[in-house]
Amino acid sequence: MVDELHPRRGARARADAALERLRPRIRARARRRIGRGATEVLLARLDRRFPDVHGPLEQLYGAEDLDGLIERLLRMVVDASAARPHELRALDYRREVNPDWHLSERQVGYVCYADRFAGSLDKVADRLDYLGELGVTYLHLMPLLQPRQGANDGGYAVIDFRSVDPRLGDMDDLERLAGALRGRGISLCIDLVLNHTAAEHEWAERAKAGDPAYRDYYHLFPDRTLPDAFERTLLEVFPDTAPGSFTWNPALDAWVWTSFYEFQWDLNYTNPRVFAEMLDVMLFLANRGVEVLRLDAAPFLWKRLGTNCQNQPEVHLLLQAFRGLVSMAAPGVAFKAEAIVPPQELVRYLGANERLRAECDLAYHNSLMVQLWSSLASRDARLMTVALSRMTPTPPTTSWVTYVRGHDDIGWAVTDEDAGTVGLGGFGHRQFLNDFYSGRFPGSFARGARFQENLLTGDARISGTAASLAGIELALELGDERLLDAAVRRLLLLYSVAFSYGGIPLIYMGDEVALRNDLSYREHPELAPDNRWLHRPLLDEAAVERRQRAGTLEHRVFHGIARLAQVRRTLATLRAGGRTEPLPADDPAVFAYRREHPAAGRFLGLVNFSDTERSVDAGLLAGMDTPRDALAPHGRFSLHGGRIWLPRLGTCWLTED
Ligand code: OTU
Repeated sequence: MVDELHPRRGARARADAALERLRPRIRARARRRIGRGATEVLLARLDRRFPDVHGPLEQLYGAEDLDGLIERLLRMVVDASAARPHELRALDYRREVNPDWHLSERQVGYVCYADRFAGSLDKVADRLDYLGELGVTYLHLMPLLQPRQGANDGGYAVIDFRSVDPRLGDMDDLERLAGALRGRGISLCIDLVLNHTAAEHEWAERAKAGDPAYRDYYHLFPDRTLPDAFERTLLEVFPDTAPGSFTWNPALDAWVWTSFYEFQWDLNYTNPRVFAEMLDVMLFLANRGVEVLRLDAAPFLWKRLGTNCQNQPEVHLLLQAFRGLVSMAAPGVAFKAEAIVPPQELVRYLGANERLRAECDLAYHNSLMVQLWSSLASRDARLMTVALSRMTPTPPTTSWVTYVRGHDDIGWAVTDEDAGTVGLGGFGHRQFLNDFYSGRFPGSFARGARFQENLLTGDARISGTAASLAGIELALELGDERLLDAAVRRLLLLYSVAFSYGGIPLIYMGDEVALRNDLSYREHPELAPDNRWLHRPLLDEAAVERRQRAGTLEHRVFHGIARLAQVRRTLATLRAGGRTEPLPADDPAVFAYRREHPAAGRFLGLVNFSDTERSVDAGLLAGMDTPRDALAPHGRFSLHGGRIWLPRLGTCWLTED
């Protein structure tokens, strides 16, 4: 019975009752499969997590036989627990003792395609020293599960979640690599594309063969009535190359929901069997040694007529239920939300909902990335300061991943409201950024390309490597040393913020040796239509070698980034979990942000986006005891006339001595 006066208490009471019914059966199953001690541990986790699993599942699937469903899911948890290798159980214990591991100031991430970085999975292990030079503790390997043949959206169209792309290796290689990484203190993160499967996945094949159980795995429509109704409020992800969100499939004799490319079929999470299948995949990957699951396209998991079908409340319930169940069998595994959505929606993926409930541990700080590039183009940090000040604080047990570039395009998520606050028009500013980074704006230093230009709305996004967008490509073309110096400073400036804003900083492969845009994708018919390949180059061996030769571009950039990692690990104030507060600076070109840590003291970050020397009022140092610049030799920084002076495109990390 739902308690009308106290719905929450009612939910809790129902969860308690369900646990009482299910617990003895789970206990018996566990005792048959794992020892007495491990059973006790599992039961402790069950007791702790059960309400956070029962609540969401009741709201999602309450009309079904809820006890039956939960028991099926818990059996999967027990079995995964039994199959969990010894080494991973040890990891679980360490993580349970130190649940804040992902908040540490020692964390540094690296993101790459296994083949483009090293050739194959087993060869990645040969590059661990290289990663060591950068202080890497977290390695995100781009999609590596078996994709469909032909076009596959860079691996985001998976036909088998339990096997590895044969071009990269096999599951044993993945397991071995995860172990080798763990041995070096590096956590492996991989993509889990849980929103869709390839049109050739076994589930899709069975649906095409007419099996009604599998037709129910997808969103199918006999005619255009509902698709048309949905499309009235849907946003197109790839308007240029994959217009519309539904695809007619003759074998299905139906329209199938395809948010992304036509060969990526959205899964139907109103069907609890889909939830169970995906949980099983998560547990499988966890037991292979994956420590972080990047939950691709998480906002799209639930559809609702009359909305843009992103960030629906049910998406959070799904993630919370997954979170709770995976934590029972594999508490060492963290979830990272890939949700490139407005800030107020984004923090919900970290559990900041009306009711705080564990959800994802990590999420991409897209706004920070966008604002960095915006300030760099306009040489003005006011919009950045306003936009980032408005972010809702994140729960203290979670962390951002902070980044400069990734494998996707940059979408200008600048709101009209934020732009208006600093006297800009949102649309106009986004147009400016597109013009600037595609090199059309007079005087632009950037060499990027427009992605998915929508001629109807005038919207576009930007592709290009960080080095090319920051001006390195142009400076090299012109052979201009001064321009090159400025461009390198820009790249390092962006990274300095990513390394100090409070979160795991990610180095996107190639940025550390300033790789420029790669045009070779145009020769591959499958890649040619998608210019995001511009910024997914092969790691250039010659450039990697040059990092060791002083005076080269690569040496400067590589050691600049490595130094950020080195200094970062000494600064407890940079540990995530605290709050980062942007401060208004009295020079618009300067971005100032403060972090406070109850035990480690204060941190003040300053970056000067302009090409000339700038200064800010030294009042920003208020409350700081003998400040020093942690990035500068001997901690020295320029303080005179009551102002802190920053060189052109310069950075300061001021900390207390
Ligand atoms: C993700 O991106 C991946 O990062 C892309 O590389 C894939 O193409 C895509 O999913 C499909 O698997 O819209 O423009 O809020 O922004 O999921 C890229 C999340 C995307 C979306 C994100 C998506």
